[in-house]
Amino acid sequence: MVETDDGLHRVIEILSETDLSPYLSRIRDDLQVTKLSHFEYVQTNDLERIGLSKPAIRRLFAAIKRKQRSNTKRNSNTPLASSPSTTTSCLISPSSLQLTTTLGSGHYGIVREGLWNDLPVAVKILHGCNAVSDFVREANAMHTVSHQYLIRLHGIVLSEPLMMVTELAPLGSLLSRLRSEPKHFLVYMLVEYTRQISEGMDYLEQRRFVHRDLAARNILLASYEQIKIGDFGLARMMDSDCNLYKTGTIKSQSIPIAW
Ligand code: ACK
Repeated sequence: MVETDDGLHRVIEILSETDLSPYLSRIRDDLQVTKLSHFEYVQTNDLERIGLSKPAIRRLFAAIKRKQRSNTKRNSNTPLASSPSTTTSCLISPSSLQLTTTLGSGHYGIVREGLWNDLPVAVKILHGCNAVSDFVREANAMHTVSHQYLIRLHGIVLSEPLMMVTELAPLGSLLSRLRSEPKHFLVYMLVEYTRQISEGMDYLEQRRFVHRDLAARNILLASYEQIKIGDFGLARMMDSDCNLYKTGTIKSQSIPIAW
């Protein structure tokens, strides 16, 4: 189980940020690095041995330092630091996962239904390397939150392609259901969904998250009585000290919002 904010997902994130994702398996398997803190014991020649050039190594170490500094700052500043018990996601072994039907496709790959040790799950499968950082950002956002009206992240699978295993909402998205069975949804049900969505968003706001992509296609139905907010691909954490949040579209720029 990944109980702290320094799991393998941080290593994946840093490799993606420094364009070194192809070295993930060698860093993990040959050097046995499964946490950022493990890099403290890694020497330049270890990285050279697995094929990294000197500039790539410098880039990697600089990014690790930056990340460790910002983690320390964030851990001492944000409400998340005081609630580590909310981090419940874990690394999932590919052999414990059985994939079945395809549910549809999202912005970085397809979503399939599956079983994880007999538990029904939805599995987002990343195709290509382009969206690795979005994928990791989504997993990071999801693994720090836990609420009855939010889709829960069970964990990630470090295979190629990368997979994200989440709670399955058996009825799919609200948008698809509204289109396929419009008569099934009475006004009182829609009002109740609105209440649940507000509760979920209120929870996110308390944890200083901005979802940024709330839409009927991202509201999933666990049942006709219960919604789950999903698709945290665009979610961003607000700065701890002011009303700014970081945007992923323009790197390292903060956009002010009236909160
Ligand atoms: O509209 P849908 O039936 O609901 O088709 C889309 C598709 O995958 C691509 O996003 C469905 N989907 C996404 N996440 C989940 C989930 N956790 N449980 C069930 N269906 C999901 C979504």
